[in-house]
Amino acid sequence: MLNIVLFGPPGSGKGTQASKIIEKYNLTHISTGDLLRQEVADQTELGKKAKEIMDKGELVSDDIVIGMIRNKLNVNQGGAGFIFDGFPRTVDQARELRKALTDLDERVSVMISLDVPKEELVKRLMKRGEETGRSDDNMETINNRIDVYSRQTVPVTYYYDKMHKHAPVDGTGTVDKIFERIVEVIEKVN
Ligand code: B4P
Repeated sequence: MLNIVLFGPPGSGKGTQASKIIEKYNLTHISTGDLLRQEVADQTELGKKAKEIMDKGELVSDDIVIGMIRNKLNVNQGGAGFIFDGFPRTVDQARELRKALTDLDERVSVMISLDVPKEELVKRLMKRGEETGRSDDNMETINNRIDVYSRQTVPVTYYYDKMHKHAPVDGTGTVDKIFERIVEVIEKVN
């Protein structure tokens, strides 16, 4: 199986590129952001707790996120592989992902991180906020999300560096150009 971790700061294009990767490689998409937003839309107890945290730009607790991932892995076995979009976001989540995949006799093939400068991230997310009204795409929350990323999420890159699985990709330019760079990386491990 081809199991890809798609990594990067908020607004780096993870969701955008994930849909192109899925189309080409027929992978099962697991986006913790989408799963959490679905819980919010369904107004579940989990969704109510998550909304408060997401609107501040903080990370939802590891326990909740890991539980959601295990459920998704269990009901989607037997495909071409998985793309993890926006997960893992902490080193503990990365360790838990490793355990969950090992239980299925699987492993992460590559972790692709999208590099985008902060000014560009803010520009993209402010634009999305204006277009879609997404409640965490406002200046205050965007700045906090980027701070949280630097403090809590960047260490995940060192975890995959140690395993020689981290492939940084330039996340600036057109969506198609970035996708070409990603495909080049995937072809090397596929
Ligand atoms: P996510 O849903 O993962 O949101 P995100 O980081 O903003 O990335 P997203 O995929 O939506 O945006 P993209 O970069 O594609 O997380 C939201 C919140 O959920 C987190 O803050 C956290 O609270 C919680 N959460 C999620 N996962 C969690 C976890 N594992 N643990 C704990 N908490 C978790 O795109 C952004 C914009 O850029 C789009 O409008 C797009 O059209 C545009 N864009 C993309 N590529 C472009 C390009 N090349 N040029 C110009 N614009 C581009």
